[in-house]
Amino acid sequence: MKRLVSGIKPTGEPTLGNYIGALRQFVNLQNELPDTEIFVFIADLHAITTPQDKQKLKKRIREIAALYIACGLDPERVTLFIQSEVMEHAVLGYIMESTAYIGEMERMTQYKDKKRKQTEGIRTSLLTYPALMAADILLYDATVVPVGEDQRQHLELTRDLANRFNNMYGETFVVPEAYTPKVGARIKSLTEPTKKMDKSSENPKSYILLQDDLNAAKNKIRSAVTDSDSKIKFDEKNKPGISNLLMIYAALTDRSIKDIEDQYIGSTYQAFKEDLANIVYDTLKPIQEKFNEILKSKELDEILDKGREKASYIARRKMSKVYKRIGLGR
Ligand code: ATP
Ligand code: LTN
Repeated sequence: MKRLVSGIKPTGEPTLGNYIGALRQFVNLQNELPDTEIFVFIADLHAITTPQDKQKLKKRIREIAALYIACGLDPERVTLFIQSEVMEHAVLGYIMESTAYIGEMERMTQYKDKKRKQTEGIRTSLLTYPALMAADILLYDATVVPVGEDQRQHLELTRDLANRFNNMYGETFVVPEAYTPKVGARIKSLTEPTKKMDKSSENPKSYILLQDDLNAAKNKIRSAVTDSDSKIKFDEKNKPGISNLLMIYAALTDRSIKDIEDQYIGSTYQAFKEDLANIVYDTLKPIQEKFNEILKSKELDEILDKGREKASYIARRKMSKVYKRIGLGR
């Protein structure tokens, strides 16, 4: 049985980057891979690698759950659960820490970036985080893991850990493949298009939140930074701004960049941006409507309860195999 596993952290409000790099992929793959079982979770244990406000964290966990469904995941088809409600994640996370080397953890780009931004109180789990991420994936024998470009390195480490464990203790884990979208694996900031679009940026004009007011979202596209030349041409090195917008356009319409370039030959940035603003509007509107509906419904708790039961069952069986392999317990 093939399995897809992925998660999103309930830190900050999800952006259009999260949608294109991750959420939209989950939905596309759900439809394209009918024989693959799908497990998606809210990575709340990962959220506490940096300080979180208790009330906000609680609220965001529910919101991410609602958002998964609002974006089109079918609760009948998908096992949707909260990471911390399945204890085995933390236990296998520890075992992965006991499989990984400190040097491997210290080499992770995300760790180095986040450490740089924080001056004091850097938590140990910020360093060991990729071991927990490996556990999230290996616990379910995932074959495919859809993620944005920034997570590829963690996926490589997960593969190394799976192989190392298998070599040490005998075949136990499936070695997963990362899946990054062809277009949109790294959506850039609208104001500084060489940097990643990031919800933790200080400038709200740099990102579009899935929950943004729809007209504000349109204005952010209209005011996105572009170069002074006026050709609508994909060239990430010399024209990062327009290239980023082309990428967003292509990802949201499932069209090729070439096809879009051809459509806008001889057109202006202004006309192109106006069309893209409308595409963003049309993408966000139904998501926001469905999100508000689901968040209020009782259905959400039922889905999360069912998800926890199914995930726990698989996770428990896997852990008993892992214990046996290592020689833990009686
Ligand atoms: P943080 O800034 O708190 O680390 P994050 O957005 O990187 O947050 P998640 O919310 O867990 O972390 O990300 C969920 C998914 O969205 C991941 O697969 C990640 O690779 C993807 N993603 C995040 N930002 C972008 C982006 N700008 N473009 C494409 N994909 C992205
Ligand atoms: N590390 C990811 C979130 C994440 C994840 C996972 C993604 C945690 N566990 C397992 C895929 C599979 C991030 O920071 N975006």
